[in-house]
Amino acid sequence: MVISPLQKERLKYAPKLPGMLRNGIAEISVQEGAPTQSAADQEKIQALFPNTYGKNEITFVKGQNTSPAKKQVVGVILSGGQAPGGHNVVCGLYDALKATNSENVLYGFKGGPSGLLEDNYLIFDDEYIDQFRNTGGFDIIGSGRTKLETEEQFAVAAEVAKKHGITAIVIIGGDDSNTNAAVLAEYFAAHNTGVQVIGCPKTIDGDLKNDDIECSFGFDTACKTYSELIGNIERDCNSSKKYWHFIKVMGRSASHVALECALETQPNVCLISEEVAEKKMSLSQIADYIADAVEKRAAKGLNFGVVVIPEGVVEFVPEFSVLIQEINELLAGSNADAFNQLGTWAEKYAFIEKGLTKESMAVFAILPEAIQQQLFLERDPHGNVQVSLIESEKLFSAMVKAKLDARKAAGTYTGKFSAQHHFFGYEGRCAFPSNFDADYCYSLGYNAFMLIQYGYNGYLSKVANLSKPAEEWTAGGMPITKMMNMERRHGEDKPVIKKALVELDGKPFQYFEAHRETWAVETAFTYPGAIQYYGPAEVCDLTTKTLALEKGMEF
Ligand code: FBP
Repeated sequence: MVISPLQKERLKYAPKLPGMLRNGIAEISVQEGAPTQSAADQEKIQALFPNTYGKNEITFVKGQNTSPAKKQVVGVILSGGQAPGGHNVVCGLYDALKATNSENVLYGFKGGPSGLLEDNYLIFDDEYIDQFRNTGGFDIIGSGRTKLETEEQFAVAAEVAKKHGITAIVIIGGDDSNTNAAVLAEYFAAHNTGVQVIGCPKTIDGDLKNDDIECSFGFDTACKTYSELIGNIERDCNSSKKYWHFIKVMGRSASHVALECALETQPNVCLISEEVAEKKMSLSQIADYIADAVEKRAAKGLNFGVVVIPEGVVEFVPEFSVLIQEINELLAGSNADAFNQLGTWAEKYAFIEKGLTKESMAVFAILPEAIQQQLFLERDPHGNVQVSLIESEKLFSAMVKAKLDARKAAGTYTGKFSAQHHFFGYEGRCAFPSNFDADYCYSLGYNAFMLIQYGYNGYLSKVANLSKPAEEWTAGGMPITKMMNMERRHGEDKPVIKKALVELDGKPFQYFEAHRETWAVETAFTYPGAIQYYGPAEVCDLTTKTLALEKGMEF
């Protein structure tokens, strides 16, 4: 197999562990902290997790390892979307497991949680795992989006674990996967299976974070990759001075990725979905807001700029959410067939006009025709509109153009407006992990094994103090139930880890808010360039600006 020179070098990179995990397995001791309570709804969560609720927070410290000598057979699963560093979680887990006892075994269940249910696995050895060190992607065992959530699935998982003598399962996933890890841990405890479950916080979206988890892995690398691309576009834009670039960035729901990219690159406009929802902005108001920046820059002779748009923004526009709900209802059941049989778009349009309320029809009517058609043609297997496929970068540029045309007709705007469109998502999810993600992920995996070795169940691997050099990081575990509250999901009250949206009173957003008016009008672009893996620590070991601001650091 031919591998690139960078990959060859990265295979040799030795990820940095937190200081207290550096002295070898024999010197990792555990310090129990205080018992924990769930984030909210304590009584309900306790009743649902009688065996795993309220456990102590724990921290590893330098000292004599007192964990019981027991052969460990561990299974690992990658769950959900790819995030840079996933391979290193597995490598860290494997290295700690083998360093503890060379007889220990690591199973990798293939293709996500379904690999566990289908008993589809591989057994790691040095030769196999060494090809994946410090590389991006999840191809080491693959990932999938099957949810482990029903009693039947848990029973199958218990059987598969019994068959192989598995003592613990590590689930590497986002908020949903770790919620399910907690439920599985409770099931295993309630059924006296002796199998432990440990979670690791993954997602480029950055929305699995709370008082204990400072950030999910992959966010750092993905944002740096997008920021490099946005910076490159900004420089092109500032060179040719002829385009407005509308750039959508991934992040299914929360706007952490867009916000971090804005802090990194200082574009003229960046929408933040959480603010759109808070201010109940309409599509027309958003278009006006962008058009205002275009007009102000045009007045200074600057007919170019960059607009960053978070992937999920349209779902946060109240009138648009109502429109989507109405469309889903309009095409429910046999109505979909009646609609599909209509021959022309004009006939379909008439059908839509008859089915939507006046208010939603008014919203629908202002959308560009390509977007209108997308809403009706691209449906998921349940017949629902696939909001994530809506090309919001094109939607907003078309709406801004319409606004500017109207302003031109009214004689208030005389500039030129020509748009380019981009969507950065998959470009960042499998990049070579930054040094930060390589180190963080390896530490999460290594630490996950120490939690297993000390007998913990239903814990999330926790590595903290991340804005400091790795030497000063801390490592330990937090009961997953501590992060839970009750939420309404699909018509039922469910215990879930709270998804972290951008906080409008948080420091990252406030910094952005304090600067965005200047960025809108001036050309204040910054060019972060490519992720650096070798060189001075000030360049190579940087964390995100979001984390730096949250920790009160200057940049
Ligand atoms: P996870 O939450 O599973 O980590 O995935 C996040 C994500 O990358 C989103 O940013 C994006 O909207 C989605 O996955 C895309 O999913 P898919 O890979 O199924 O297209």
